[in-house]
Amino acid sequence: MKKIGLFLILIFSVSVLSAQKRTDADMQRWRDYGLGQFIHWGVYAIPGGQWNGKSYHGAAEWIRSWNEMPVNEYDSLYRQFNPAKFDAEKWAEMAKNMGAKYMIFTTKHHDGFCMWPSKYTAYTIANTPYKRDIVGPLVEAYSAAGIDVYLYFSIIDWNHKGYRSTLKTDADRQEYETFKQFTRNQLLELLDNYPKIKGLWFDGTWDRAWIEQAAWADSLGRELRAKIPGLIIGSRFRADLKGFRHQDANGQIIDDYDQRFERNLPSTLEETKGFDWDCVMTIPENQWGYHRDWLWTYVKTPYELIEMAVKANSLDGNLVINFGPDGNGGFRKEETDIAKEIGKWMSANGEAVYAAHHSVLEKQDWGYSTQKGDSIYLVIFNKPLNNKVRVKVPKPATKGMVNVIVKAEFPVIRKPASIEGTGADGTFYRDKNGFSYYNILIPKELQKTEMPFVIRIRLKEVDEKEAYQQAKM
Ligand code: FHN
Repeated sequence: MKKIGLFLILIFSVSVLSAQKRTDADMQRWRDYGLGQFIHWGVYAIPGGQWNGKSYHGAAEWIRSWNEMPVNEYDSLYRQFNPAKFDAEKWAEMAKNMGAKYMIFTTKHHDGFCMWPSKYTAYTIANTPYKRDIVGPLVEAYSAAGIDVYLYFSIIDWNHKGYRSTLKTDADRQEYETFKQFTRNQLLELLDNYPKIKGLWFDGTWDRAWIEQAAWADSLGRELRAKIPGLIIGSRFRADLKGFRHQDANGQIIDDYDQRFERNLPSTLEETKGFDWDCVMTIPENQWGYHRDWLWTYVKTPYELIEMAVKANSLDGNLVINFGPDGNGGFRKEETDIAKEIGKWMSANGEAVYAAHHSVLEKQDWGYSTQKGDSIYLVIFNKPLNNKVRVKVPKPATKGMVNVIVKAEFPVIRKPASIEGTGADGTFYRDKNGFSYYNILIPKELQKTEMPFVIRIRLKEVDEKEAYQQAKM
């Protein structure tokens, strides 16, 4: 067979191609994570979505803003915060076993409570019965486990007296200046205290008051980046000078990657505009912090979360699954079970996820495909009733050539795949538009499986005439 070489067609649209991306090693590492863990933990874990016997079905970490929860009672909760079960190494081990390559931890949520002993406010872990830093041990334990750490930081801070959501008067503006200095101090403090972190994950930046600080936030961003070279910051930190968020007035992503996809995955590569992106996903519907009661909410299954992770990577993004430890520092059983199941699947099939990105195949009914070098991974979520996975391969870039599958195997069960009607490499069926189709037979071992499985294929371009002759053999 005349080898024309590996085919590589980039089917990016013009708009996708125009995205400007960081090309350094830190960003490449971020791109290859595939799967992450988010942790929402703070004093809101004590009420766990309930107050005075009443269950609140809004997000548990927002309970302070619930009418029935008196603000002064919420603001005193820290006096009880003493998470005896907190064990940073155990948390890191659980994340590692799930297959997470990065972790995002809430240093401060909208309530303003700091999980590190900040010297700029008394509302911190240092003044709880627990007294000790939480952030430091997490950074150390996760980094030691090979998991990169990112710090979540909410710009909204209901505890700081200078915080405003809008600035209506001169007095507001004056007060807000104190809040800006406080915010800057805390961010620099976090980077000084925890230089091992790889990035910052901002939230609560939709307020008009913050959007108006675009120029100041831009210079703060530069200051932060100068402290930790390679620092990664998503599109939720600052607006541009015209007030645009995520994408600036020129249509470019603000900072390093797109943070628009919260609890919602894009459907196509075009929707991502070619930007780097992550999707942060809750296990129940919209609960990030610990909620005592999950009976009223839909709880996603490991299968669904795995599907989201594969889909995210097939569209060049990362999936980050959120966990909400309780007030003692333990995880609910549903979460540990889910993490275990996902980990089991990832340890066998992770090759199709880690550092695997959008493939040259179009989206097909059996599931999603990813690609790493010349390997294309077909991740089968919808097993055909006839146990034949029909794979459509694209037309090659070169005229007079045809794409053929030269290798197809089931990596987990270590079996080569049989392709219907062939026996010889390069046999194909083509439609009138020149696309080739293959039927890959699902072996007995996988016909009854209830979890997704992976087929690894390699394509080559061959001379069209040659390929026809092979088909006659
Ligand atoms: O209001 C928060 C919410 O509590 C949670 O922290 C999520 C995580 O991305 N962010 C905000 C909503 O966008």
